Amino acid sequence: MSHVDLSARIPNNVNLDEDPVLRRALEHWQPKYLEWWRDMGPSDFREDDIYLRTAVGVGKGGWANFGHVKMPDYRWGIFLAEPEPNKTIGFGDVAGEPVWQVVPGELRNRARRLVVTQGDTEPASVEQQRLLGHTAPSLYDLRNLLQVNVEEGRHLWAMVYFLHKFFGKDGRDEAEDMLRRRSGDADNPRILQAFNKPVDDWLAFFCFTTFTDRDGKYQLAALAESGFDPLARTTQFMLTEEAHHLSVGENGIGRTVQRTGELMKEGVDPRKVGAIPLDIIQRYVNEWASASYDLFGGEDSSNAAEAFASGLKGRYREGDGIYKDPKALDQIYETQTVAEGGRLSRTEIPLRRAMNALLLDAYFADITRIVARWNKTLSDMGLEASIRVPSLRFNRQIGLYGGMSFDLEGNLIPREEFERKLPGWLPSQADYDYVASCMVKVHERGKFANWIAPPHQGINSQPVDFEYVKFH
Ligand code: BYC
Ligand code: FE
Ligand code: FE
Repeated sequence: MSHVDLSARIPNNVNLDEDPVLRRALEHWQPKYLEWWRDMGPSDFREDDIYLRTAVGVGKGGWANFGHVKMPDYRWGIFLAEPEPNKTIGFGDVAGEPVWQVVPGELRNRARRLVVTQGDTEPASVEQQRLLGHTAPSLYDLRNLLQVNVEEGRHLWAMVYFLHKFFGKDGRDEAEDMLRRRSGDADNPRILQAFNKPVDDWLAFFCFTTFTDRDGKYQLAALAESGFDPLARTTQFMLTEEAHHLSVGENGIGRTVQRTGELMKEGVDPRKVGAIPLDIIQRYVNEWASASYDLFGGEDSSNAAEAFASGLKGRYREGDGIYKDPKALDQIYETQTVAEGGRLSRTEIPLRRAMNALLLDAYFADITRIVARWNKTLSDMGLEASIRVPSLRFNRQIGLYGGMSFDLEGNLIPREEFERKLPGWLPSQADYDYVASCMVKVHERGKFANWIAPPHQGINSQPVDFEYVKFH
C-alpha cells in the first residue's frame, strides 16, 4: 500500500517528499493554479461552506471523505491507484511485455500529446461552467456542480503531475499552457471543440455531464489500459470520481424530463409555468450528443492505430479479456461511408485503425441505455413521448461523416434540405432564451426550481433537504 501524505502542501501518494526537485516544481505551479481557480473557477461561493467529497486516499472508501469545506481550502492532490505486481501490457505489438514505469523514448511525443489533450479538457470544463452557480435550481444541485468543478480541477493536477514528472522542460511548459488557454477564446482556445462551446444554463450542464463527461469516461478507460503504468493507475483513480459526474448528468436530465412529464400529465403547458418542453430537451440532446461524438476523433485513424500498436492506449475493458486477439491484427471493422455518386456504401477499416470507432460504438451503446431510462420515466407516467439519440452520422465535423448532410436517423439527404432543417434539429436562439428564463436560483433548503423534480435521494445518505451549502 502506498503512503498517503495528507499533511504535505500537495497531498499525494506518490512519495513527493522523496523527490524534492519534482516537489518544488509542482509547488511552483500550485499558486498559478490557485490564481487560475480564483479567476476562472466558479464565480463567487468562495466564502461558503460546501458539502464536498475530498479524496484522501486510494483504498476502499478513501476517496469518499465528506464534509463542509470552503472551495479554496479544498485539498487538490495527486493520487494513483495501487500498483499491481508483475503487471504486463495487455494489447498491441507489446502485448505480454512488462508495463513501463517511464515512457520509452520513441513514445514520448505521442504520450505527451495524449496527456496534454486529456489534461486540457479538465480546466476547460471548469471555465465553461463558471457562472452556473448563480442560477442553481437547489442547494443540492449547487453542491453537485461545485463537486464536479473541484474534481475536474483535481484531474488537471493528475495530468500536470505527469507532465512534470515524465516530460522535463517540455512538460513544465505544457503545464503552464494548461492555465493559459481559455475555453472559447478566439486566439488561445482549448484543444478540442466541445470544450470551447458555451455551457450557459443547467440543461446544457446536464447534457454536458451526460454526453461530454461520458467521453471522458471512455477515453480514461482506454488510457487506464495503458502499458505506461503510472498513466494507467492515475486514470483508474480518475474514473472513480468520474462516475459521480455522469450520475449528475443522467439524473439531472432524468429529473427535468420527470417534471415536464408530470406537467404534461396534468394537462399543463410546461412553457406556461417555467418548465422545459420535451422538444427543447431533444434539441439540446442533439447538440451535445453530436458535439461529443466528434471527441472520439476520426473513425479511421493512424494516430489511434499507433497508440494501440505501441501499447499506449487500449480498447475499452481490454484488461477484462473480452477481446479474442490482444494484437487486433488481420481483422476488419465494417462501417458505411459515402461513395462516389453520393450514396452510403459499405466500407472496411483495418481494425487497428478503427480504435476510435470501436470506442465510440461502446459509448453510443451506453448513451442509448441512459436515454432509454429517461424514456422509461415518461412511459411509467403513461406518456408516449420519448427522447431519441441522434445518429452517429448526424452533425459531425470530424471523421468519415464530417461536414456531410445526414438527418437525425443517419440518412444521407441533399445539402439544401439539410441546411433548411438543421436549425430545427438544434436549439434556436429562442430555445436558449427560453431556457435561460427558466433558470431561477433557489437557495431554500429542500426546495427546487419548477423545471426540475427533486432527486430520489441526497448525497452520502443525507436527506434531500440537507444544508448542502452554508452561505456566509
Ligand atoms: N477536435 O487521428 P484522428 C474529458 C485532431 S473528455 C479537434 O482522427 P486521434 C472530460 C487530432 O488531434 C476526454 N481536433 O484522431 C469531459 C489529430 O491532430 P494531430 C478527453 C481533433 O488523434 C468533460 C487530427 O485531428 N480525453 O476527460 O486518434 C469534462 C487527426 O485525428 C478532434 C482525450 O481526448 C476534435 N474533436 O483522436 C472534463 C484522450 N478529433 O494530432 C473532462 C486523449 C481529432 O494530427 N486524446 N482531432 O495534429 C486522444 O486520445 C485523441 O487525441 C483524440 C483524437 C481521441 C481526441
Ligand atoms: Fe475529468
Ligand atoms: Fe468529469
